[in-house]
Amino acid sequence: MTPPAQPRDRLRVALQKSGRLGEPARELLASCGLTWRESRDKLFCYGESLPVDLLLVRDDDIPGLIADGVCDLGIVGRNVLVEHGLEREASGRPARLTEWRQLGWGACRLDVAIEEDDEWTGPQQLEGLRIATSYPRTLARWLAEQGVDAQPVLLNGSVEIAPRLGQADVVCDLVSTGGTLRANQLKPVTTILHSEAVIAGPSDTLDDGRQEIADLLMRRLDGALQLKESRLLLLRSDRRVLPDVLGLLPAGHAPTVLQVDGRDEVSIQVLVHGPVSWAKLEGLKHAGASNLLVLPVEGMLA
Ligand code: PRT
Ligand code: ZN
Repeated sequence: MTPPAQPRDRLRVALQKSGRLGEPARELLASCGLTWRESRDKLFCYGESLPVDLLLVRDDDIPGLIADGVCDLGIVGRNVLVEHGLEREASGRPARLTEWRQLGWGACRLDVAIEEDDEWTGPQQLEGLRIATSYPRTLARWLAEQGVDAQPVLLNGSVEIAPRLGQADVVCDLVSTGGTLRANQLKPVTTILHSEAVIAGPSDTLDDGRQEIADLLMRRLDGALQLKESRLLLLRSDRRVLPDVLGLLPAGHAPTVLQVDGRDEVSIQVLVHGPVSWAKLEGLKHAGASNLLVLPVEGMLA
């Protein structure tokens, strides 16, 4: 019998050790005010500013580490999380993992790709074919949804050369720019999964002090994610043109309008999500605004 898990009061987060997601994941956590002391082998980082430790591993191991309770959260591509979930389900031990947050970077698509010169008439065309992929379960689920009987061929690397080597007829692989497919005379024809980096965590709440730490981390993270895109727009406006100026403000929070001492003028401040273009500033100026300032936001706590 498995002994009951010891209550833990430190949160353990799994990150990719190297590869595409490792560095941005660490930067994101650092922007939440986390600092660490690295172990000598650089596989473990002890959280100093918060009780949040990092375990640095291969991305493929992250969902399993969370499902097995070794780690509490992880930053991983949705493609890896979905594939792992389907694999666990098929083996009768569902993982009960979910996406706590979508991070908006590490974006890619899991695409079916065929030879450049072939015509694409639809998924039925794949009937009876061998499809090379590192994501056999995700592919099999999609094929079943399409009612297509085809054979996923598992390859852990160099998927795109499989047709040339005679290992498969077509491929199903991750694509971001499409350059790798083009270099192999293949073209993407349909997307079976849109992926990005996500925070993966258990579907249930953590049943000890870790939940409180996780909540704190998520609040900081939400602030950090919003912050990246946020600007503070400051401007002045004559009261007579105020409705026009307000109508032109970019979408964001409700603006704060303050009376300027001794003048028939107001000072406006508004938090904007996304860049503020020159054209937008010029439009505001044309409507009668002045003293326009766009400032980066360094911290935010709603
Ligand atoms: O060593 P470890 O196992 O941890 O790393 P890994 O080699 O398995 O993963 P890594 O670092 O390559 O990718 C980590 C995650 O980044 C993936 O699981 C995806 O969620 C995400 N990601 C985003 C990508 C890509 N874009 C991507 N383009 N992962 C891989 N690719 C590969 C793709 O497989 C293909 O070979 O890049 C090539 C295609 O790129 P384009 O730009 O030519 O289309
Ligand atoms: Zn990997």
